Amino acid sequence: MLQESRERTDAILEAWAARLEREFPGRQGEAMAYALRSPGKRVRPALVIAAYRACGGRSLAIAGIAAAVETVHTYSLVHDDLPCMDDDDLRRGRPTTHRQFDVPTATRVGFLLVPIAARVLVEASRSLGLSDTETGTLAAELFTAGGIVGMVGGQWLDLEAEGRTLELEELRAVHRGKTGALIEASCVLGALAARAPAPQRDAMRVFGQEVGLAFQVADDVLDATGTSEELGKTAGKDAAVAKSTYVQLLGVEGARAAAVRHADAAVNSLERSGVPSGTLAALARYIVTRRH
Ligand code: GRG
Repeated sequence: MLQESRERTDAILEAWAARLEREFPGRQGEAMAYALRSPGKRVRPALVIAAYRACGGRSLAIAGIAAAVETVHTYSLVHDDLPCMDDDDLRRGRPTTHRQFDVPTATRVGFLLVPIAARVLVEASRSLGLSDTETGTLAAELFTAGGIVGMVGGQWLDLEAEGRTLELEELRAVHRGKTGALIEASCVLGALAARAPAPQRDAMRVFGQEVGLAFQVADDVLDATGTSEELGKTAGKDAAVAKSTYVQLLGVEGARAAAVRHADAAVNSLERSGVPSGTLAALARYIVTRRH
């Protein structure tokens, strides 16, 4: 499933990368294309596509919605790696965008990709045959998740928390925003694109919320236990900057157990509402057992 959705999403991201190189000739277009072509795991696209199919969707054009989510994720990573944030040199096994180009170029890439994500979404929504109203609902879901009540807000809280130890509930709020919101939106977008009825959409939202927490807790564990080579990014950064994480609060085994509890709660939400859970359950399991 991961491989199939990766290939379908990558084909769309590649088409957009080539288009942006034509639209923005020179260094800026090259840098945007560099970011879009960077080889991530494509977990969020896999969730969009699996949620869509679980809700009865059949069109291959769903990969365009997956590509829109991945574009949001990509620009967040470009900014997250900047010297004024995490200050990292390595991402997905390659130099970060500001190391490959320079800080002003990478800063512009982050902002320029925001409206590109909207364009990717609108084109995909039209290919799926969704109405303008439905497209608006999808856009509101994605960009609310990417904004102050979601990803940007979570990143903000995370930056503000530097240098102090958070309580578990405060840490959960950071995780919910920074990482969870976009993962939740991935699942809800799949359901919306399939025109799922409200009870299925609600179950998918709970699935996404739980899997989003599971994902970030597993990320905390990997940061503490993996190598930079395995992760394709600098390992051990959380401890190096004394960041509050699940591992710091619960230990490695406690954090692993918390990730599994969230993944189980995610799958239970689907089973309770009768949404076919096979592929999504496999993705939830992958999220808490992955090695990078
Ligand atoms: C540019 C408007 C604008 C906002 C950016 C910097 C920022 C706001 C948000 C950062 C959010 C962030 C980096 C959250 C961490 C998410 C996370 C766990 C990333 C790793 O995801 P994986 O493992 O990575 O899916 P790959 O590389 O596989 O895609």
